[in-house]
Amino acid sequence: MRKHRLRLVVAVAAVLVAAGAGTASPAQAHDTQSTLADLAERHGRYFGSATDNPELTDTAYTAVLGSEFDMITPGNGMKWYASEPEPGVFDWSAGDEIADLARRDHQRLRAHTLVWHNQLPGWLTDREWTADELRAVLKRHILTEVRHYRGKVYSWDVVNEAFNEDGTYRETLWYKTLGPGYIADALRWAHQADPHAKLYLNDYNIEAVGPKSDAYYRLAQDLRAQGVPLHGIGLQAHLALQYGYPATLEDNLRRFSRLGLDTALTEVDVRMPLPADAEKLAEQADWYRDLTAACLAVRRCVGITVWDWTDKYSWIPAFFPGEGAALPWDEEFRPKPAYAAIRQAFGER
Ligand code: 9MR
Repeated sequence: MRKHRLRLVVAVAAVLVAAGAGTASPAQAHDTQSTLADLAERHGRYFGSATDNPELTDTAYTAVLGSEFDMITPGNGMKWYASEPEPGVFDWSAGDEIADLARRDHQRLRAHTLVWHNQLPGWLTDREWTADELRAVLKRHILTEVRHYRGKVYSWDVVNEAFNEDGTYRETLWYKTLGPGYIADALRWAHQADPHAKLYLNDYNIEAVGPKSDAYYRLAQDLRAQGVPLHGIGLQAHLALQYGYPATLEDNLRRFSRLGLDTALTEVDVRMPLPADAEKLAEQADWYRDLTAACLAVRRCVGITVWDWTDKYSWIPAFFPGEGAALPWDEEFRPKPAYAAIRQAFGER
């Protein structure tokens, strides 16, 4: 679309200026091309990126973020520790900054996340709760946060990472205190607060068919049968070359579609043992091509989000020492083979 192309030209110019480049740079190769968002749109999909508040002062970064993608996700800004740091005291500053950016750049917002076991404020984790107390706390949190962003959000990751690898429920504060019913409750409260937002369950290691994705499949079936407002399953897709490609991804997406649910690849990255080399980057490119093609092959796979777009701001090196290079652009914002491979999957030569 013209809108995206224009913004990309601006973005490329900004990258060049920031890099102090007077001559050709790898980013320049794309100034006449359509963006990933344009290409995805042609297939009725979106192409998104996560972003995080500290990076937003980097103008060369925000230029690409604002042009190449039509969906953004706050990597941290809407999590509980940020949005309700004290009981009943809400702080929207981080989340609003990203919602405002999305509006400025004509992007939609995948909001993330309401109920998780990580990044909870101390006041929630440092004491015991009765079921009644915790239920009230959870309800207030969901109603207040979802109402605050009502009308600005395409989808919410309502519950994040609820299952263990073997398909049993993860023993979180929520599960231990409230039992498995907390998931249906959370979905109902979120729906009450914003009836237009698509409501997702989201997890990692559920790309392939297996015990963990089976657990989601059964839960989704149950929730749909009970009329609980669940609209989609988010497959995070934090992949790693050393663990192999999830070959049943497409079949897995398709079985959720058949339940009447949307699916999305919500946090894609493909990490590798460092240092990166041409061979690993080529394999990574194949994986990005294949996962994009898998989403395009399944009608209700609505889009793909990378967990930030440049290796400069990837979460991987801090969490997996010795691994990295997981995203389609390198630390200097140069597109990697993965970037071309995604374009190819969308049908660009
Ligand atoms: O990208 C997030 C990173 O900045 C945080 O430090 C980390 C804390 O756990 O969470 C990261 O995002 C996670 C996401 O919210 C849920 N799926 C896994 C992501 C990577 O850890």
